[in-house]
Amino acid sequence: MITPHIYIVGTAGCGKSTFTAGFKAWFTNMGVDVITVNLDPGAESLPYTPDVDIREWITLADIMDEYGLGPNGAQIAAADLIAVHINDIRDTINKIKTNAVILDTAGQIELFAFRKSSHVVLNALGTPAFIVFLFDPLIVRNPLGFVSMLLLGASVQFRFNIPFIGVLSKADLLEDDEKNKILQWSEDQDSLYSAVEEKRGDMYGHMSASLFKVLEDLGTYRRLIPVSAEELYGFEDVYNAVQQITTGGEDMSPD
Ligand SMILES: Nc1nc2c(ncn2[C@@H]2O[C@H](COP(=O)(O)OP(=O)(O)OP(=O)(O)O)[C@@H](O)[C@H]2O)c(=O)[nH]1
Ligand SMILES: [Mg+2]
Repeated sequence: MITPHIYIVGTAGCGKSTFTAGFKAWFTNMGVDVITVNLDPGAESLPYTPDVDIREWITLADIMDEYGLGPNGAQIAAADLIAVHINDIRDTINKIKTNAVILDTAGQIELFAFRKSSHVVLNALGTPAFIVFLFDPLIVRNPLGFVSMLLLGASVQFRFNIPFIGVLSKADLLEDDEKNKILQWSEDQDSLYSAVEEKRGDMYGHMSASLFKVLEDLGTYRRLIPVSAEELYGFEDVYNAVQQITTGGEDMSPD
């Protein structure tokens, strides 16, 4: 049986845990049995009850105490310790028969994006693996923020080379015209370029042009999927994107 592993990734506070809760609720509503895994050792409270929880092995508070570290140093140590415990975590996940595994990652995206431990995790937990990358609306409503986020997304893609699904998170916070503008930027390079030039003038024209060329070559321009975990819409489109890649379109049948 194919069991997709769907990693929910994004900048601090972009809505990963709430998305995880909403996605699980959507699957349950569709009669599809999926499990959630919390990979954030620093999570204090979660809007869902994880089926597997990294905090059973490691918590940020314990690491800070034990090693006398501050929160940032402890996050790095925690990321490395997750890699140490990954076989136990994998065995615990594999004991549960399920159609898909949704994994909520830690807020500090640089840990996931840049450190070797995340590779160890992805390799150990198996395939097919997907990254659902959440774009925070409060950052990407500004064209410069949008480009920065595309670059961050591109470096995550570059690092892992697994299917990447871009989501406009908390879409309910945006007015329709603002949301449509962001969606247009996500698939139409010229409209994004014009918006950036308008903000920055042509002082950095050459840099912008080179950057946009790189993003185009990387295939970064793909329409984001708007999702609201608050109003519960958009999950079907995310599911369809996963489905399309996993099975070429066939339904993940419930057990
Ligand atoms: N309006 C609205 N608010 C949301 C949505 N999703 C999340 N939020 C709010 O955004 C805040 C952060 O959400 P979290 O799900 O904790 O975000 P996170 O990415 O898991 O945060 P960290 O793990 O701390 O990085 C919370 O106050 C949520 O209630 C959404 O779809 N709509
Ligand atoms: Mg979270």
